[in-house]
This record gives sequence, structure tokens and C-alpha cells, in this order.
Amino acid sequence: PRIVVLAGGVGGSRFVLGVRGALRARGIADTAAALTVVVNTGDDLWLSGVRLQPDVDSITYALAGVNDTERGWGREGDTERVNAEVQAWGSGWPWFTLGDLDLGTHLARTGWLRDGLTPAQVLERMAGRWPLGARLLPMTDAEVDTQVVVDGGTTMHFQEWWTRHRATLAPERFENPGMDAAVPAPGVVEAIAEADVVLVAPSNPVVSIGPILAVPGVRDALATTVAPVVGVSPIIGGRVVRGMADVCLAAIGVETSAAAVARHYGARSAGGVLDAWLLAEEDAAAAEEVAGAGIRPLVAPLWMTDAARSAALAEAALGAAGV
Ligand code: GDP
Ligand code: FO1
Ligand code: CA
Repeated sequence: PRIVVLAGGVGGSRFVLGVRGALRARGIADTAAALTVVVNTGDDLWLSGVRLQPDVDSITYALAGVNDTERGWGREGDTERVNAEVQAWGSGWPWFTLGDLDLGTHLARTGWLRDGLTPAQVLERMAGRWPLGARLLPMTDAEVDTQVVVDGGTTMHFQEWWTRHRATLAPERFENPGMDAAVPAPGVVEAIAEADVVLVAPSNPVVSIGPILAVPGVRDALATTVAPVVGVSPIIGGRVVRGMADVCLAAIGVETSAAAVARHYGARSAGGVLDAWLLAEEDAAAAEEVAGAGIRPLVAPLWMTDAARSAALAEAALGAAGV
């Protein structure tokens, strides 16, 4: 089957690992030919002269098996010698750490960008280092970093709001300057059009999936593909599993519940993006509400606590689409 996954960082990478695992369990050796991941680049930023792509790197490192699984970002066993020196110069942010190995990625990426490669070309080159078992596409080649407007009108980069302030400043809204002029990266629209199924990973609906859907052309591609679009709830038992997605949801007026997130994405039959929605057993009571919104509800175990559970979840999502 040809599978497209829309994904952010931590939730996205666990789910993508699950899809790759499910394909392998089916005996598919060349999973890269079957699996395309459209990755959020709304978290990206320039810092100390290098381009950071947190969600892209989380997925790349996770598929390569070199990620720090505790923190959910960066490289396993990384050190911080260079970071200490950069900060001693007063460069960067004192509350934001760039690991030594991670910096190698940012330097290589920035060098290729300066050589004139597009972000999609850079990612293709970077992905070639490891047998990732998936094709990774940035959602767009445009720089559409997320800005957060907080109470009082102050605007800051999403990373400052998320990492420095831990989402404690009430957000008024999220903005992606330049988004109106952005286009999907090469291959994104084609992959969606030619897919047998599109999966929306259990990622942050506002700042991970939101920016992907906001790239002009992506919603149209989802509306017109013959592939079913199946989403997986990032909310289990009315709670975000990890992180501060609840604060993001509140800012856009969406309750932290599996049903509310499904209604926020909307039914494809009513101008939204979903045909089906996987809910946790803990949220089974919300199935009726999801069905009422025109989205087919399916109850499944949604905890991605290990590779086997993640693969079982991915298999359930594929099964929901009949692929
Ligand atoms: P980020 O970019 O690193 O913030 O990660 P994502 O946006 O891809 O995913 C963050 C979301 O993943 C969180 O809001 C969690 O609700 C969700 N998540 C994390 N672990 C799990 C899990 O085991 N199961 C489900 N269903 N969602 C999860
Ligand atoms: N998150 C932190 O909480 N503290 C950090 O110092 C930090 C550094 C960092 C460096 C590179 C990178 O790709 C990600 C990094 N993250 C860090 C994670 C990141 O800020 C966010 O969790 C995501 O952007 C949200 O998806
Ligand atoms: Ca993210």
C-alpha cells in the first residue's frame, strides 16, 4: 500500500515507527517505497546562525534509531561542550540546548541551504545517511516559523513560548508569517493524491498538524484524494499524553477531548479532513459524538509505549482504511 502520514515530532515519530513496524510485520521489505511522511516545519528556527528543524530531526533520528527517547528530542548520548561555548559567547538562548551531535546536523543542513539546496533537497540528502525505511518530505520549502501572540500582544517565537516559558503564558493566537505565500514541498500533493491511505498522526493538532494543514494546497489535496483519511487521537482519557497541547487547544477554543479534536479536524464530507478517527478505549463514550460529526469512530488501544503497541496502533489505522 501507499501510505502518507502527516506528522509532528514526538507523537509523530512514535507513530511513524509504528507504521514502519506494521509494514515490516506484513513482510514488506522496502517500506520506504510504501511510506511517505509529510513533516511539520512550523517549529523551525534560526539560532546562532544554524537552521533547526525540531520535528524533522525527531523523526529522522527516531527512524535511524539514534534519538534520545527520554527527552523526545535530540541525539542519544549527546554532550554539550559546544553549546557551553556558544552560550559563553552570549549567542543562542541560555534556556535552549544544542547538543554536539545535534549541532553536526544543523551545520550540515545550514551548509547545504547556503549552497542553494532547498529544504526538501537537504532532507533527502540527510535521510540518505541511514536506511530510514520511509521517505520524508517537509510540508513546505518556505520558512513559515510559528509565532505566538501572548496576552498583552507580545509576540515570540514558538520555541521561546514552548521551551522557555513551558506554555505558561496564555496564548492569544499562533501565527505562521509567510504561510499565505507558501506552497507544499515537491511531492507532497502528489503523494497525497496517489496514496491508498492518509494517516493523521497523534501529533499536536494546533502546532504540529495545524501548520501542515495551513500550507495552501494541502487541504485541497486531502479533499480530493481517493484515499481515505484516518486520524489518530493525541488525546487519551481527556488528557494530552505528554507535553502542553492542551494549552494550544484552549487558545483556538477547542476542548481537550478526543471528540473535540475530531470535530476540529472535521469530516471530509463536510469540508474537513477526516473520514475516520481512532479513539482510545478510555474515550469510547465519545464515539457517538464523533459519528454525529460525520466521522467514523473506531476504538483501539492508543498508547504507543513500545514498538509492538505502536505497530498494532498503526495496523488498526490501516485496517480502518481497508488497506
Ligand atoms: P512534538 O512536535 O514533539 O510536540 O510532538 P507531536 O506534535 O508529534 O506530538 C505531541 C502529541 O503526541 C502530544 O500532544 C501527545 O498527546 C501525543 N502523544 C504522545 N505519546 C502518545 C501516545 O502514546 N499515544 C497517543 N495517542 N498520543 C501520544
Ligand atoms: N526542548 C527543550 O525543552 N529544551 C531544549 O533545550 C531543546 C533544545 C532543542 C534543540 C534542537 C531541537 O531540534 C529540539 C530541541 N528541543 C528542546 C525540543 C523542541 O523545542 C520542542 O519540543 C519541539 O519543537 C516541539 O515539537
Ligand atoms: Ca512539533
